[in-house]
Amino acid sequence: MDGLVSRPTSLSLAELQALPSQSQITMHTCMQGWTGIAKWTGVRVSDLLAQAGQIDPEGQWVMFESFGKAQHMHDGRPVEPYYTCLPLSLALEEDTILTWGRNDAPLSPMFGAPLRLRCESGHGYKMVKWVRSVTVIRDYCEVGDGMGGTREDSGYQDVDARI
Ligand SMILES: Nc1nc2c(c(=O)[nH]1)N[C@H]1C(S)=C(S)[C@@H](COP(=O)(O)O)O[C@H]1N2
Ligand SMILES: [Mo]
Repeated sequence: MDGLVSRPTSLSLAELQALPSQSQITMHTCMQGWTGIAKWTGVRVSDLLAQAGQIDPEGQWVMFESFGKAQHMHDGRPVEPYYTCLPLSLALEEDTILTWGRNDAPLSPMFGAPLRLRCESGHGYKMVKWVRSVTVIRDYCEVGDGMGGTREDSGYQDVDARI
């Protein structure tokens, strides 16, 4: 965790799993037209951010970056790491969690291990798999191509992914 926080912090998966956890059974909605229901277990992003001290009042967005690359860039550039940005208010919602468990089993690599974001009032493309970092930023227009995430930068999807 980094960015506009008073105490930038790295946590191992074991340290993260020692924090209070919660489970939620929710429907995933992909803009391509499919849905799926699963039980997700993990730590609230709000609890995680608390480990990084105080959030600067200027920090209004949270960027999640992946170890995984985008499948392709819309303009033919070499592929970059997949990322998304959430407004701070959405990142702090009680069902916005970084998960390590799915359906009462350890999260598998295909579904995003070691860590996968769930923000339940958003569409599938916001749920970054293989999360590497969480960064508090001023505004999404300062990162990537400035549209709020890998899929938004492509022009196909919107920064406000509320279902
Ligand atoms: N790192 C990364 N995360 C990602 C994506 C991706 O391409 N790369 N695709 C997103 C989209 S569009 C969807 S619908 C879901 C699919 O999640 P699933 O593979 O667990 O079904 O992952 C999201 N997270
Ligand atoms: Mo999707």
